[in-house]
Amino acid sequence: MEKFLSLIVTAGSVDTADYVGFTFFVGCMAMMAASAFFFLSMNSHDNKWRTSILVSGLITFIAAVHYWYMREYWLENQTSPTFFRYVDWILTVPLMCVEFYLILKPAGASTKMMWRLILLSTIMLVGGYLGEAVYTTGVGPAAWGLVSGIAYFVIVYDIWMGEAKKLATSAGGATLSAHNMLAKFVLIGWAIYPVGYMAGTEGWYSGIFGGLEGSMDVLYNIGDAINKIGFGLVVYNLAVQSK
Ligand SMILES: *C/C=C(C)/C=C/C=C(C)/C=C/C1=C(C)CCCC1(C)C
Repeated sequence: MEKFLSLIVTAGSVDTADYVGFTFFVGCMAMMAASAFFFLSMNSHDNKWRTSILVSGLITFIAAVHYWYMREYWLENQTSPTFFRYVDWILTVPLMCVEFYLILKPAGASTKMMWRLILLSTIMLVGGYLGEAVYTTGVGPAAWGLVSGIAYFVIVYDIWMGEAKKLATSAGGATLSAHNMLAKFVLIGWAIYPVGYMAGTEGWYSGIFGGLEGSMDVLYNIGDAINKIGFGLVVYNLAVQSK
């Protein structure tokens, strides 16, 4: 608690301010507020979109709880809360895959497509965890980052050119524009994470990010706020537009 107060008190002072801690704090609040928004809006949507909005709220709510712990962990240790981070992701990223399935379900999406995305995202995250927490020396981080990156590219392919895209195109209208928007989040918003990873681990890429070196947690926190809340808002917008 004391450290927490000193974080607030020193937030305005350049020498002592804990900027990384502050992004954990703001991230926590943003996730809580977004969860309240999605949950409270649920009943005002057409039945067919309620589950999608519920999942949007669950994604930000699970993140809010993890941010609570990560904020605490950072304040205590001033090191990355890698374990909490990956527990959060392994729960929320598959839920984002479920979200793709849910919005395409009225267009005839199969659960096979959903499980494929979930499997790929699991490979992506397990690879990242191994590189960040287990094989942290030598070629470890670069090799596991590559495994993770390949899984990420296949996800991007599936969403931009694979079955998901075909279904979205056949549905057209608001569903297609929501799908295209979510696809942009995956291509651009999710690309923040590998940059954060390279800024925070050792490898051939060390140094090429210059000023970003060491700012892994800030990048991950920005990525989470954009992707989890933004993703949810796209789905919210779809529910509002297509009654
Ligand atoms: C809410 C959390 C989200 C959307 C997390 C997404 C995480 C990624 C897209 C992570 C990707 C990674 C790579 C593509 C390579 C390096 C290791 C990772 C796990 C940071």
